[in-house]
Amino acid sequence: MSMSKCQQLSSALFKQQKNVRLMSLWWSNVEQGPPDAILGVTEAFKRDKNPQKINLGVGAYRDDNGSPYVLPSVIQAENRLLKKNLNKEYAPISGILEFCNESIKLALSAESPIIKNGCFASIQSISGTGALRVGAEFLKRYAPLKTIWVPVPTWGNHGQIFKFSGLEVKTYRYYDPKTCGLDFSGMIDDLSSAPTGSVILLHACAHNPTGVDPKPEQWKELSDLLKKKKLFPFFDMAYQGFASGNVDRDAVAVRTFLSDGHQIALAQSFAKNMGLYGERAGLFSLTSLDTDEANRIMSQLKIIIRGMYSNPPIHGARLVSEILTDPQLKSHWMVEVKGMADRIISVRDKLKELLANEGSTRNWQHITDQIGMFCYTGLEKEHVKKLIEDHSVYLTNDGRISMAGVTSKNVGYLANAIHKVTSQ
Ligand code: PLA
Repeated sequence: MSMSKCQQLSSALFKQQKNVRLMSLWWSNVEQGPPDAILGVTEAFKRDKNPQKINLGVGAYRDDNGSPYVLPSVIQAENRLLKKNLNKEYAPISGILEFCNESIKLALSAESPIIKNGCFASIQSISGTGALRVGAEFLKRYAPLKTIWVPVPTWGNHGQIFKFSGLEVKTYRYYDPKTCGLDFSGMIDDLSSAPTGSVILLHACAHNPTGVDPKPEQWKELSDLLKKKKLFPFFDMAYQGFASGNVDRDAVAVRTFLSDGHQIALAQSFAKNMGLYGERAGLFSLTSLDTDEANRIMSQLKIIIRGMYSNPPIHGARLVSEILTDPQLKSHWMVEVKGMADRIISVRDKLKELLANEGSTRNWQHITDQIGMFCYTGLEKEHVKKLIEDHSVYLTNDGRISMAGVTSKNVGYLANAIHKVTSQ
């Protein structure tokens, strides 16, 4: 069939436009990147039309109806802020001072001599990720060795945060798949081989993704080793309160190291324990020898921040300050944290029980042994694929499930789906 005049014209025009497009392309060398290993799961979940779908990818707490949970203490703080009629001026480069002081107290305890003597520099960060990023930038500039050691496995974003900052990333053994527990001797061996001056990334509590933490006496041994070997501890504390339900108990690692005389770096996040995910409220701190050193560190942190994002967002930090400065509101919040941790513990029990009821002969003991937000199930890539494709149960490729997304309503469906894919 011959083309009409009009068709010929539009086809010529199209070719011309295509050429123009091709000629004006600056970024033809940009390749399509892979979806994020964790947040990409949520994107896929959203596209799924199955009404029974479950998102166990990202670690975001849900109530027992599967809905996002705004903590009552946060709602109360929000109402109080509204009444204060505050302005929206910029925060200082280092963030809201009251927020910084209250947050560091939460991690170190109000009685900490480091706080009493002003031996720390803290800056408000863009949640935990921003704290790690600013910290890494500081370490790249001032640490004696530009190498950071991270556990295997670790949170999927650690590697790229540190690499993007220009640090070399090395790994140490952490998890033993045979026991579904801590490979403590492997950890000790690997850390013993780290050169003096290396930075060691430690998950302060509720290790992500394994849910396996060292015991208090093992933290003490690690503290002694790092001291002896002159290694620098960088704590990532994204889940204070989520492991045991108690913010002080979950701070045992950080406090053990400090009472042993270590100087530390610390990244804190209020995303999970206050449910402030999108508010991006976090803190980065370095402890120092004295106030003079703290002031010098602070001046450099401010230079880094000014060149990165100028100053942090104000709303989330105001909410945290409101809660932490009012003893009554703070105690309400602590009860709510415990409530979230307890709900997760109860669905762990339920999932294990229902898998047994399904007739699963696999050992699921680790579901209840592990703590915090995640369960590192031991499911293989094939199982994960089937769970997603056949059952619309979304999880990360490494077999991690966010227990925070499991509810009394969907736990039966989940147990059935897991049993089906593991017994085929
Ligand atoms: N550190 C660890 C160990 C984390 O698990 C997370 C979040 C962060 C830091 C950063 O959190 P923030 O920046 O939101 O404060 N991990 C989540 C979310 C919950 C994510 O991947 O972004 C996770 O699903 O693993």
